[in-house]
Amino acid sequence: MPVTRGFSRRRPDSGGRLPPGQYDVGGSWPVLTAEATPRIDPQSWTLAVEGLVDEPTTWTWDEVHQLPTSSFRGDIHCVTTWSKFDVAFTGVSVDTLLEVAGPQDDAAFVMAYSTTGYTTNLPLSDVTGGRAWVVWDYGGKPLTAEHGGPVRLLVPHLYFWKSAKWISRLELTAGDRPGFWETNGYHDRGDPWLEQRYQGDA
Ligand SMILES: Nc1nc2c(c(=O)[nH]1)N[C@H]1C(S)=C(S)[C@@H](COP(=O)(O)O)O[C@H]1N2
Ligand SMILES: [Mo]
Repeated sequence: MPVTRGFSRRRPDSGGRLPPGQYDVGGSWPVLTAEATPRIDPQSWTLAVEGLVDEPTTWTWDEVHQLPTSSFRGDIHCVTTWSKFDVAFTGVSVDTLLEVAGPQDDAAFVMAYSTTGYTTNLPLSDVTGGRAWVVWDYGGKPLTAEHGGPVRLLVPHLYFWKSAKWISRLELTAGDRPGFWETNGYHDRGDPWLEQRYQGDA
C-alpha cells in the first residue's frame, strides 16, 4: 500500500525504518530537556576529551572547526517513542577527536558531560567506527540552543537520550558508570532496534 505523506501525524512504518514501538513524528522535532536550556557563548565553550587517553585534549570553538568536518544524514529515535527521519547534522566525527587524544588500551566506556551537569554513558565501541559525532549544524543552519546548540553529541544508532545536548566533555573510563537517565532506570546501552529502553531490558 502506498504511503501518503504529510497528513496523519502517526504514520505507518515505511520500509522497516521504524524500530519496534516507535512512530514517525513527521516534520516536527520535539524538544526534550530535563534542565533549563543554557545560553552558551561559542567563544567561551570548550570540548575536553580526557580520562584514559594518552593526550588529554581541549578544543575551543575555533579549534574544533579546524578539524575535518563530517556529516550524518539519517534517522533519530527517542525513547518516548517518536522517531524522526532524514535529519542532517554536520560537525566532527568522534573518531577524529579520539585520533588526537589516543584512547588507552583499557578504555572501554565513555561518559558524556553537558555544561549543565547532564551525563550519559556509552560503550566506547558505540562512539567509534563512524557512528558518533559532535555537531553544531542542523540542516545547514547553526544548531539552536533548545536542541543542544552550540554543540551537542550525536549518536543516532542509540536512543536519543545518549545524544547529550550542550556537550563539553567526554571522559574515557575502564568501567561503565550510569549517567543521568541511566541512574533513573534507563538502559546503559539503549539500542532502539533491541528496544533497550529500561534497565533489565535485553
Ligand atoms: N543535556 C541534555 N541532553 C539531552 C537531554 C537533556 O535533557 N539534557 N535529553 C535527551 C533526550 S531524552 C533526548 S530525546 C534528546 C532530545 O533532543 P532534542 O530536544 O533536540 O529533540 O536529547 C537528549 N540529550
Ligand atoms: Mo528522549
